Amino acid sequence: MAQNNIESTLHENRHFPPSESFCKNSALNHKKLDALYVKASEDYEAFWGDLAKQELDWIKPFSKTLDDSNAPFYKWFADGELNVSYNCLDRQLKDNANKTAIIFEGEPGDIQHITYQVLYEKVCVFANALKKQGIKKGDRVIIYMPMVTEAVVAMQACARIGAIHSVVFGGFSAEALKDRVEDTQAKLVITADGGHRGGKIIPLKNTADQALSKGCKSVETVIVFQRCNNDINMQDGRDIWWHDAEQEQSAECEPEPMNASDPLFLLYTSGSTGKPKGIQHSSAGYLLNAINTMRWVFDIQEKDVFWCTADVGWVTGHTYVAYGPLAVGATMIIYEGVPTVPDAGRFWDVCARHHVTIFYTAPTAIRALMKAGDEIPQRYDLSHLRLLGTVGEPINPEAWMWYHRVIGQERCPIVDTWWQTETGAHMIAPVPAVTVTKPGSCTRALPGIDAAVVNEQGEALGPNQGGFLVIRKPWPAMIQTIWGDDQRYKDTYWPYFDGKYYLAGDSARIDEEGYFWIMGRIDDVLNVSGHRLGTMEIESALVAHESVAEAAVVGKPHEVKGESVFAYVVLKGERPEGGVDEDMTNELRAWVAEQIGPIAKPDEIRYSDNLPKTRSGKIMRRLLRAIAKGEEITQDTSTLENEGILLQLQGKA
Ligand code: 6R9
Repeated sequence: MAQNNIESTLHENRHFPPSESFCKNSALNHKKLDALYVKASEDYEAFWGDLAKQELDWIKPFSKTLDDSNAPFYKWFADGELNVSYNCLDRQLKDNANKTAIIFEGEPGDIQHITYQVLYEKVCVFANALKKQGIKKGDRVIIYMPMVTEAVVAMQACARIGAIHSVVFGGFSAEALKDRVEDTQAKLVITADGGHRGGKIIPLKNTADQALSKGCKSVETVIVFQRCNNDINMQDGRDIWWHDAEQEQSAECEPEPMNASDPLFLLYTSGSTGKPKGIQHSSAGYLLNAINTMRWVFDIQEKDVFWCTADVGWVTGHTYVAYGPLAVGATMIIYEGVPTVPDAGRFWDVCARHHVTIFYTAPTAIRALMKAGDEIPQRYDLSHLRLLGTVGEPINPEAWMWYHRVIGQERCPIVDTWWQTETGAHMIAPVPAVTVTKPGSCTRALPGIDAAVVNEQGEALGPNQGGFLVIRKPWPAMIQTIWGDDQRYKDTYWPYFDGKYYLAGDSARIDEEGYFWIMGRIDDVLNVSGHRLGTMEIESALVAHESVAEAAVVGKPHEVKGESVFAYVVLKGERPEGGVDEDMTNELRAWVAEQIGPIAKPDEIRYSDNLPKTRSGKIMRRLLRAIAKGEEITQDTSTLENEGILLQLQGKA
């Protein structure tokens, strides 16, 4: 992926200034943006401190903006107190109680409009229900839900009472769910009987039962939301229906005063080694950057209908579904299902019917919908759209141009937003009324974000030199630590440059106009359909199968998914003839889906007698990547124990 992108983006020279129609109504302009940059560079702390006073409602004001006495464990607004749910809901009631907060559309077509008043009441009732089940400030709660309003209600209810939520994507397997329950030591799991996805019912409760049967001793209660009416088991003394848990609960629940740096949530993401890491986010700093990026990057305004298509199981669904839009009092869409049910027009149909003005999705979805042809979007009235966004992976210029031309009708700016689970909110992204965009570039760092591309010594590199993408100053929504593993936090994100720069794990270059171009990951992390997967994670899953002796996983460029999963496997028994064995491949694919989730299934598996290793025993991944792509092998392979294995790896023997 990275390689492909570098090639296509190196020659990308088109410039797209924002359209006049957009600029006329935008809240930010050149002058205001310049003033933000100037202030951020003149007095960094005052810049963030003033924003935090302006944008957040505090129970107790903070006296110090940034505490860096224990770097890299930075503390923002440290002695301040607030409640995130109050900032998302209560404060909207004064002027916006009857404004629609959420327009929900289920995959089968059921629609609900939920006002701020009603959402507030739902959150309060459910927060009281959680308390009744014994959940207190600091307790961990796992949320394993379909993409329905109640997923957001559950998150907000946790925030309201100070419980730390950890949402697990509904596509993850029992095994993955179990790992997260155990790592968080959660007391309570919130799930649903099922969710509608791709015309099927995803049996979430059954999967949760499987996960809990494997251990998970910490879990005392499971709350089950009824969505699909599919058959499930309810375990006496442990499981309770959502609607029963809510019985007799009041629609008022005093928000718990939280310290600015009390954790709001944990979200697990793949790293290059070991198990997924529980990324820990703060309350105040996280919410501040969610809010200011809603304004700067999405230009959010009173009348907008905002739609971020991400599932709440990913960080994008946290910041730009569960928190950001509510904290600025916006109206947003929540859509339950996939973009292709009943056909590839579903997204555009939703945009047209609900008058969506701001639409935010992933390049992989754009590429998939682009393949369905221009006629499909052309059937729908997309004239309400005024701004488009992308996130999750580099967007190839062809997909960018299609998005611009067919969906945005050359009127809507595109904001290509670079950020990560760890950064909490947008870091490098256009400000749509100001930035001249270039297809494939996420453009410039936002005010207050000190992004740079550096070499191993931490020196900033010249134009177009590829290097490490780093952030040289702390920012409010930054990761606080890895849950339960401070050392791993330090080792992963602050390993070089005297621990002073945050290492993003991406490589990038900055062009002569100061624009950032993301080139790919520097570690063994794959980006499949905008989702991060560790090669190690998939390899461990493979070798856990009784027939597998060894496995190596690499990414292979893929037209729609960005990268696909390519696995080399050494079996314990004989190598199958010609290196292919469809039955074994199907079995291993199903096995990986069970261990991690369907997104991690290898697209291709090739069997060999051995894996290519260096003298020190390291798998030569670069070689395996080249072979997966079908490239000529230019590397020195003389250290291979058995050169014959090259032919096997290439599928030629
Ligand atoms: C928000 C999110 C983070 C990784 C990141 C990078 C890639 C995200 C991107 C992008 C190029 C963009 N990435 N946005 N690459 N252009 N606009 O996706 O978080 O799941 O943690 O992934 O995704 O490689 O390091 P997360």
